[in-house]
Amino acid sequence: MSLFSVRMRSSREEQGTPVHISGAERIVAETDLERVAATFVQRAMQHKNGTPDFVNLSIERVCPEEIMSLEALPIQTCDVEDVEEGHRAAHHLLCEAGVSSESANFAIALLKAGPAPGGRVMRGAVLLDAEQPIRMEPDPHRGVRVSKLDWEPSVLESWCNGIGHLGIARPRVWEAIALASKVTAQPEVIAELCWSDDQSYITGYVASQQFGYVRVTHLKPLGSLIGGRVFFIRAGTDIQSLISRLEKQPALVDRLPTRPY
Ligand code: WAQ
Ligand code: MG
Ligand code: MG
Ligand code: MG
Repeated sequence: MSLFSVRMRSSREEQGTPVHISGAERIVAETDLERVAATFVQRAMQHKNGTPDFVNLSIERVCPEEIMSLEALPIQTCDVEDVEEGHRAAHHLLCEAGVSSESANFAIALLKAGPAPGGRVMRGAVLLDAEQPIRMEPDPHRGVRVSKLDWEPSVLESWCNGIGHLGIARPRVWEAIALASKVTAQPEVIAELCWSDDQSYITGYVASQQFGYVRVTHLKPLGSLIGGRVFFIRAGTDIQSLISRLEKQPALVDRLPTRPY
């Protein structure tokens, strides 16, 4: 059976600059291509943050021998009352995972203000040195977009059945878990911080191999169009090699967490 990577990104031009609206990535069987491509076009055109004037859809064959096998990170939820408490919780989790207090604070302030120049959102993630708050991604307008990732369908089904009672078996959550599982599986990445740029979604997360995927229920105010991702990397990392794996190496979540949720 042939597998294909399907990617979508959409943007809108604002004052001469294309501003990212949404993106999505999957790995699917050839027989599912048309259906998934249609859902991606729909996702791009019906996004709550606005109607795009540019949509890029790409389809690329994936070589099965190159697929990296991933274990899904286990989930926990950290319930907080408000954004300030959420930021304190995220800071604490990041520091426990091995990120310096300075880098953790820098990342939180960056996602609050909008990580791209001019306080805009990025299509991809910021790469931040985990010791000193220095950005390492080559293009701070674009960031690094993790691509070629998905769940193995039967494993996703078991995962959904297993966590169904928590009410979070939804695409937004499982897509974020696949991404965080791929990102934190890289030996150079210590942790990830994320919150959505979707105005109606305020739950974000801190992910690490050590603590798994920890959802933090308030990381931004409702109505804000600003969000993003920061990957905290070890000092001395070969940036190009890391980026090439994040962008190009196909990866499938094909195992449930061995630790409890
Ligand atoms: N690679 C790198 N960065 C990405 C990617 C990717 N594939 N996809 C999104 N981003 C960055 C980009 O800067 C977006 O602006 C930002 O992340 C947010 O993306 O309840 O919905 O898709 O457990 O809006 C997490 C919590 C939800 C889910 C995250 O992010 C839960 C979310 P969004
Ligand atoms: Mg997304
Ligand atoms: Mg790692
Ligand atoms: Mg979004």
